Amino acid sequence: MTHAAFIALGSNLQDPAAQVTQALQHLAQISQTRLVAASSFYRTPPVGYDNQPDFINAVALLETTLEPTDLLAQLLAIETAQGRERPFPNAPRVLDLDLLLYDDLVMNTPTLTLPHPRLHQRGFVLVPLAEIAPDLLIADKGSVADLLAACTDKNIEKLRT
Ligand code: PH2
Ligand code: MG
Ligand code: MG
Repeated sequence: MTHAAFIALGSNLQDPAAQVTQALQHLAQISQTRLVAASSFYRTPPVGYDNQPDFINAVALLETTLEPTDLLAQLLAIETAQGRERPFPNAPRVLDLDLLLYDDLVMNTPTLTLPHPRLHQRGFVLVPLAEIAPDLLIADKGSVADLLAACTDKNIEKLRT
């Protein structure tokens, strides 16, 4: 049984576009998993902790037979391999890989909440997600396109590819 998993990629340290490019290559190498689609890259102002560089953000769609917690472990391993450190919440980072959605699964454990709890309000996620899956429905929230229309985040700039 294969599952659809959407992943948010973000970086604002050490050549962010190169970090996101390398992360996509790493995602494609996860066992039992195929990289199906990737959005464009977007330059986005920091949300939550202002005093840090702009981010490069993107979203990828994976097809996988891994269970959600095993996929999450693979994402954390890629972050670590690319040099992720965690000095404080929302700190600047070399690479953040967040599991946004796993089919239409709703779950809430100390280590994993699905859908991602802030996905529906974040322009830096909704803009790239809408590029590859505008009609996708988020449990209890509505379609990605409608969520994006309601989102007020500004200055999200699509990079030329
Ligand atoms: N990630 C955060 C907090 N703020 N802001 C932008 N623009 N992009 C991010 O990826 C991001 C953020 C927490 O993971
Ligand atoms: Mg994050
Ligand atoms: Mg994260």
